Amino acid sequence: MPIRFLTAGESHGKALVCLLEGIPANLSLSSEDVNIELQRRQRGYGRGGRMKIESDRVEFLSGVRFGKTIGSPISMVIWNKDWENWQEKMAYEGEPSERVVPFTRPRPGHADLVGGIKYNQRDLRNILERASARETAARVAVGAVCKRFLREFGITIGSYVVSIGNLKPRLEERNLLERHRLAESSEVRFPDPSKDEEFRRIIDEARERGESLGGVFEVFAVGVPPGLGSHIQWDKRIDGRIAQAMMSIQAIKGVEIGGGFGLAEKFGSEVHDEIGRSEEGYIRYTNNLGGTEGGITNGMPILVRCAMKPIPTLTKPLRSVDIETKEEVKAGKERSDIVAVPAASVVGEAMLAIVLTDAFLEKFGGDFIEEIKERFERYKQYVKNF
Ligand code: EPS
Repeated sequence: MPIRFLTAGESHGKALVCLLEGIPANLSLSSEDVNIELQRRQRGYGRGGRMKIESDRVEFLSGVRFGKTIGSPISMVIWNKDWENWQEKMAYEGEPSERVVPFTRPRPGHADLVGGIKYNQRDLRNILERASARETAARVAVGAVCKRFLREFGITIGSYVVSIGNLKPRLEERNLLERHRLAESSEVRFPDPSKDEEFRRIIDEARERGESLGGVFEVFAVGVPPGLGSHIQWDKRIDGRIAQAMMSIQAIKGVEIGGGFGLAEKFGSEVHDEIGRSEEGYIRYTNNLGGTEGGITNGMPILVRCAMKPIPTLTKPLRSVDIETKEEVKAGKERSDIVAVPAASVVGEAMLAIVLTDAFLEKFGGDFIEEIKERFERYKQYVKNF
């Protein structure tokens, strides 16, 4: 695994930090490359009050000098503006004052109760702070660096939302990059901004009813060469690695690659992507398998679909039990989003970028960009003539 990364930070702590190791030297990288992605993650109709407080920006602490990577671990920090309002409740030292009220009414669907049991925490804030999807800002920072790396090799990653709640407008026949481009100007990242009003309506209705919503999004990568990942061992298979990465995003409950579950009800002749040849080498006439065969990329776009469950914090809460009194109560409320599917699609892009960067470096190796480019060009010729 050439790429290793860790994130740290509580939602209302001082900051989110991340440490990324394995990015080769001499990659041009600016804080703007990362900030653009952080801002994309903050958008989306239906986000809560927190996104009005934060304007996420990255600060490099290591690994970059004069706008280029130097091969050493890249560490990045994203300061939480909201920390100012939480210093007393989230103090790093001392004893809690009487104003610090423990969170004891776990929300069904959040990590509150199971995390409390697992770590023996009676103030469930000690769990929910880290379980919060705020952590995904750090992943997006890591993903932004990986996207920057992949761009050097002509690989582009994008995403768009397919549905929110039960609203699933028809997707126009468009190529993936075009869908992504249109999604960028939609308030919910649906690849047709003329549908925004319908989406706003169901989100507003959910808000009025004290509800939350989930949805489905698709993430893709185009320009991926054949040969990333491997059929030889379970943990080298690229589709398995992508599924794990996507499933690790907070609230994701389903992942499909290519036609996914839909393929199960078809005949083999309807599913498998027939092979042809062009001047550039082998081609496929269709992409039902979402760009992977036998756990290896096949040169077609990688296409991943993820299902996100509704956010567990409800203003009209569900039944729960207070862990101190053991009595039936309504679950605790926290400020939250009504829907975060558009943001999750940007997080999905980051996770796909991380997995592909890892698999790319595994295949081409190298400690600096120039040598990797040389190997990559040679490989492209080899594939063309195969
Ligand atoms: C999030 C910030 C959080 C939540 C959300 C994600 O802000 P706060 O808790 O201060 O309102 O809005 O967290 C969750 C969805 C969750 O499950 O906890 C962010 O920056 O994305």
